[in-house]
Formats: sequence, structure tokens, C-alpha cells
Amino acid sequence: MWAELARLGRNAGTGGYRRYAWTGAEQDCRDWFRSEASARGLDLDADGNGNEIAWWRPEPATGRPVVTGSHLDSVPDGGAFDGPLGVVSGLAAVDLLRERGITPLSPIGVAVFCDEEGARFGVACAGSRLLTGSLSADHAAALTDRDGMTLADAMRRAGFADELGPSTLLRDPAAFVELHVEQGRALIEPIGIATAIWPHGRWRLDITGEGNHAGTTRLADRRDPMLTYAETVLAVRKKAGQAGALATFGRVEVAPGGSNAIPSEVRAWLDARAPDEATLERLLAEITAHATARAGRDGTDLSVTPESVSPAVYFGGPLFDRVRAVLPAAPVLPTGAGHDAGVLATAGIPTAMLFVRNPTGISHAPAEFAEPADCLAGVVALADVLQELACR
Ligand code: HGY
Ligand code: MN
Ligand code: MN
Repeated sequence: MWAELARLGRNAGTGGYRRYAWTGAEQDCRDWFRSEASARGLDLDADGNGNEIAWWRPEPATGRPVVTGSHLDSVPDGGAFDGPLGVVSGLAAVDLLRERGITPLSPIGVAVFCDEEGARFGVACAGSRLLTGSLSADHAAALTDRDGMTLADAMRRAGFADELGPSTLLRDPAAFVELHVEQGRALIEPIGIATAIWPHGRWRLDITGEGNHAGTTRLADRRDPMLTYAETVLAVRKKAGQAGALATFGRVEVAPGGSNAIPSEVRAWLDARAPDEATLERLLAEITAHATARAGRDGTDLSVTPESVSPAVYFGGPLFDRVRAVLPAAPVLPTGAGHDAGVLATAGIPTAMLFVRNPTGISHAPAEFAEPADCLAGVVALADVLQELACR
């Protein structure tokens, strides 16, 4: 299963994945999922947001469903495991429960959420936010990619009618459990259990100045947005360090982009995350004030626009305790990475996350890795949790 999926949407030059929402590469991943689900006799369903699910429905089924799964889309040149490991492990856990001769009492669903990374349209977890109603259909439909195509048009081009909006695809589940590759260096055991997801977000900085000739404009006469941007990048790094937070500019666009002209505009995307919401809010306020003051000195104009903000998520309560009871050797740890599980938890669905060790600690890059033995341990752990939740 893994080898089949690993071929899809991979860039031969970088070894990274380019599986963006509503593109051919993502469609290939959807086709892979549907074929694997059908091969297992699972019932496929989908909603108008592009989320899909494969159901193992015992007859008779008592109790509300238990759902697992993750996403198949990637960041630009992302790794092989971020998302796919949760989907493959969900299907493999169904196989393992069947090998054990288990027939669940409740339906078990393996879900694939659409556009978790927001790599093309800028909003993280767009599919699960639409499903839970925390992202409005109108706002989503109007999101545009770098070529100016709207999400609604991209869906239509991919052959999907955009019936965006809240959906009952998950059938009011009793629990959602997402298995995910660990994306840092904190997990030294094969399997871990999530305690929390840090609050985090993406803010777009629009910095406008005055385009002019690079060779004839005196320095004192310049209104150079690149200067404001450069100083802000350095200030962000310093302030994040002082706050015990994390912040990065991973994307910047310069207009008009002539190498012998002072740019007229710089657009840059800030990704900032912190252990708690008060710290994150304080950090954003400090960054905004600092950048605005710097723009004043540079004679440029600056605006900061939130594009995708995720609140803190805490995985406590009875489900967390049951998962820990099933996996007593698994350490517990927070993560700074956002997940569909965080969106579902915020919507009130009992949610848990399992992590599989990543010896490189690298993610959102081709070097992301997990040992096969640890991945198989993840399948066993997920099967044990599903057995506890859906088969008793
Ligand atoms: O950015 C994140 O934390 C997640 O990978 N979407
Ligand atoms: Mn990711
Ligand atoms: Mn992910």
C-alpha cells in the first residue's frame, strides 16, 4: 500500500511531494484511496468539501461510529509521511482487526480530509473546517491560489461540484483518532500520545513602497519595502526567541521583481506558534507594532492580515485516559503542528492523536522519515485503540 502511494505526486528532482488540493496529483491520491477502500469492501462516501471516508459497517452496528484517518495533500516538497501515514495506518489497522477475527460493534471509518495543509489556497485544514462549519463556504469558495484561481473554480475544474459547507460525513462519531508522523525531535519511543496542539496561525504582511531605479535613486529618497521586510524578519526571530515561541517567514513575493529596480511591494507570510494563546497574541502584537514603526521610518506602508488561525487544543478527558490505558508505554507530548484532529476537537468531537517516531525530526521537507518497524508499531497501536473504542 505504502509503495503504491509513495509514487504519487512526488517530484523526482527534489524527492518532495506536490500534492496540492484539486490538482492531478491529489486526484491520483484520491483514486489510490478509493481503490484500496474498495479492495477491502469498505463503503465509500464523500461530502461537498472534498472530504472522503471509507466505512467498515458491521451488521448489526450498535453505537456511534469511531473514525480514524488523516490527509493526503502536502506542503510544497513535503515529506512522504505527513498525512499519508495516518491514512495508510487506518486501512492497515482495519486489516489487522480482521486478521484478529474482530467484528466491531460500531462502524469504523477511515477518513481523508481535503486540503489539510492549505498549500494552494492558504487556509490550513480547509476540508475539516468546512465540515465542522468553522470555515464558511463563501469564504472558502473565494480563496485564490497563486494564479488567481478560486477554490470553487479549481474544484469545478477537477470535476467536483462545489457544495461546500457543514457536512455529516463522519456521522456524529463517538471518537476520532488520528495517527500522524511526529514532526519534531521530542518523541524517542516508537509511539507517543498527543496532549495538546499549540495555538498557531499564518499572517500575510503587505508592504508597499515606491518602485524606482536601483541605480539613480539616492538612498535617502527610497521607500523600499524590502528594507522593511528584511528588518521585520530579523525582529520576528528575536521576539519569538524572547517569547519562547516559534516564527518563520516561509514564503515571500516581491513585485515587480526586477533585479535593477527598487520593488514597489513585498508580500510575506508569517507562520507563528506559541505554547499558549496569550503568548501568541502578545507576540503578534509586538511584531505588528515593530513592523509598523519600521515602515514609518522607511516611508513604506504595512498591513498584517490573519489568513488562518488555529486555537490551542488540549486532548484530555475520558478518551485520552482510555487511549493511555491501551498504550501504557507510550509517552505523552504536545505538538506545534496543526492537524484535522485539532479542528474536530475544537468542534466538540472527542479526539485523540497518536504519533509515530521520526528519527530525523524533520517534516515539511523531503527528509521526513519514519522507520518501517515504527510504522508497523503504529498500525498495531491504532488497531488496539480502535478495538478498545469500537469493539467492546
Ligand atoms: O502547518 C501545520 O502545522 C500542519 O502541517 N498543517
Ligand atoms: Mn503538515
Ligand atoms: Mn499533517
